[in-house]
Amino acid sequence: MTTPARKTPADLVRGPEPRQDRSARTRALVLRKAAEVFAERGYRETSVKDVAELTGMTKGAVYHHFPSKEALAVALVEEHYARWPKILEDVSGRGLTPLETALEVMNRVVDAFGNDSVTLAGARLQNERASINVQLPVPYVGWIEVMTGLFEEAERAGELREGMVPEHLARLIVAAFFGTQHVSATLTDRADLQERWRELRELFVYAVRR
Ligand code: LUB
Repeated sequence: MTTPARKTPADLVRGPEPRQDRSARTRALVLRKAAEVFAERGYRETSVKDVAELTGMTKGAVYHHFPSKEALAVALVEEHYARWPKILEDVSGRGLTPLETALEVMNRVVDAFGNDSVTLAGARLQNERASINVQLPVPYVGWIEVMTGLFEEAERAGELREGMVPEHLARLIVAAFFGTQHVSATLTDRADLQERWRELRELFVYAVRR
């Protein structure tokens, strides 16, 4: 348990933090710390005790928020997928064409693989899903759907070469991206991911853009 900081005048006016807020904040802290260990060590080599130690909480306090290691894994993978709609929303408001939007969304995903432990943990847990004894969300399908929508818009906007099938492009870009990040993770611990993604993007744009 963390010791409460000294109260400021503003705290005295506001009164104590509502119990639900504090609970949500603690849950978020546990998830963030769990993301760091799962990303670093993988599922098997991580224990709830490790997560508790990192957060400075008791194991019991962690179990209060996540009843098992499996529950932590599920919550993390869900949090990983909750990133994408936010990215899409953010990029959508920037006046880009649909094809540019799709590519910029992918740029942001690449950035997330560079600096966001929830993304790294989510991806790692999905890679290990066969040896995790709980039903994790089905990978890739959400992405393919998002990309299909954007490529359909790109087609309507006349940005795609004749004969391109939006759903096929979506499956291809997700599979190619996933393969690229996997190879990059294996060979360089993702140090060359930005560069490898630029190469893939260039080829993709060359192939599909009208
Ligand atoms: C995304 C991962 C890693 C695909 O959608 C998913 O399931 C994903 C892990 O399974 O990144 C990003 C195009």
